[in-house]
Amino acid sequence: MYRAMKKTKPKRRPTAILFLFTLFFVVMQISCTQQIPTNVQDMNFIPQPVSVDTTEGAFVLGGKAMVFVQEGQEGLVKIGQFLATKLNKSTGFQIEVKETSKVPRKGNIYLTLGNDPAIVGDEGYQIDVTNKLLTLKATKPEGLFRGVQTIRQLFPDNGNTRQEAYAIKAATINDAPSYTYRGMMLDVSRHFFGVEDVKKVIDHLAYYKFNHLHLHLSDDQGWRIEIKSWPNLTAHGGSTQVGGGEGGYYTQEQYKELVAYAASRFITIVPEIDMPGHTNAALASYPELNCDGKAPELYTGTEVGFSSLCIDKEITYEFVDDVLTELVEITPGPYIHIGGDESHSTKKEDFIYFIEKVQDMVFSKGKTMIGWDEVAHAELHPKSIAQYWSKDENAKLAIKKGAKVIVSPGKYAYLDMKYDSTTVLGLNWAGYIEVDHGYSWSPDQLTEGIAKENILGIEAPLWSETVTNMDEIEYLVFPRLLGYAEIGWTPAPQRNWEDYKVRLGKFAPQLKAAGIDYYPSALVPWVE
Ligand code: IFG
Repeated sequence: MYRAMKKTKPKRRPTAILFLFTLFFVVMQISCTQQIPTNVQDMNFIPQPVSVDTTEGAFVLGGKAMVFVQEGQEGLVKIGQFLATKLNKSTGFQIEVKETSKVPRKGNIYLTLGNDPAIVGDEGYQIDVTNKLLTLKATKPEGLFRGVQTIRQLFPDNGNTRQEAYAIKAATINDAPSYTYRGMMLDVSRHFFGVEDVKKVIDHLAYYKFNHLHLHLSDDQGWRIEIKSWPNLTAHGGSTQVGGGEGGYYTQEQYKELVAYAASRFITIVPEIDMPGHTNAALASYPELNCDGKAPELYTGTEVGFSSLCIDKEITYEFVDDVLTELVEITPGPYIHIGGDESHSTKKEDFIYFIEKVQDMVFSKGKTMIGWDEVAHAELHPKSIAQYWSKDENAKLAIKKGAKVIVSPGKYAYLDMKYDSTTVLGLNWAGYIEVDHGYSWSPDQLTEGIAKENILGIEAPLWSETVTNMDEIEYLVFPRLLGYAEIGWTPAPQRNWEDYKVRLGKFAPQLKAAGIDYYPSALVPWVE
């Protein structure tokens, strides 16, 4: 029977609703899956973390991502902002930072503190990468900051074309350093480098998880730190450098600016006043510091071992005490480095007397003394630290006296050593240091008698007799610095040159994008 057609609302049939829902679901799925680009990029780290376990899935960093930090925690917003700034440079996004009291929603980065037993020490951290979130967890802000460098290496600034989104494999990364002291030394005396150059060095160190920068502030050729009670040290002693250029120095305000800049990257400045040798700049500035009362000329050559403070004069110790008092005042870090190397013009018994007096001054001012390994010939305070650079018997003597050592063996870790006989910059008294040679050693395998428990850490010194600007610094420092970063951070059993050189080669795009004029060693498979 034909039913009169009447104007009635058509009944929505269940199948239609089901169809619409299914269609919506499928569209959603496609759009979500489309969001994950096929190019899930590989992970490539230096220093290599202790453990990286990848799992199914991928985290996608899109343009709307944010960095959320656990609320109410001192310093976390700054760390989050540091990360966001670096990621924005890598990706072209405008990632912002926000405090949160709860776990953020999908697609964001989350920094949080927590007492997770799996996280080892103040610098340890854990990164969990899932389809939903990239979570960085640490016990201390310093650990978060080290983990931030790992996140930066997940999204490196290769200078490549920007992507809609960046996908990385889901993974759990658990990490902590092998050595507590991981440093570089910059000699700002032979040639002076201004505040901006030093900040650039600090930025490089931060990316590779270093935590100390040792500034060699005085030597024969230049006194580089303002001492208000002895103004001629910089006025005269800071007025030149190797080769006769105009030299320079840091005012105490500039030094404090460097200390603060380093601290914001969880890097401690270690100031060195080298004595009793390597003191021509001071002796040239004050005749009364010389045994014969005569001030020598300023020195612009590169010889060593010809100068000495006058051990017998009382004014020498007034001078040293005044210098240390002012330096301690502007140095929040625990260490004062008093040098002690190559005092060839100081009688041995005078040298020992001097070092023991200055050591007492340093500790009486609440700081810990570091000295080059020659200081081992003096009686050492149990907390003193010897920096092993040339004679392992000195390092062993220091250990026997209860001191710890920082290892900086010239033949492996001196950044001013030439790469090979064709290298124009640098010296070669400790031999050539090609990239593989600079990587293939371990601080606790150098010699019998220097074991891991005796070692505070590693430091790579860059002496600047032949280095005059940032380009030249970077040519000698890169790529060897990355190897020292890994030696200081990654457990030795996990390190080998064959694996490392491949990871190093993959850093070429970001080194180039950063404008770093690195030495393109033929031993490394550099990625174009
Ligand atoms: N040894 C001197 C430095 C510098 C260096 C150059 C130390 C501790 C050679 N002392 O290394 O002043 O001249 O490679």
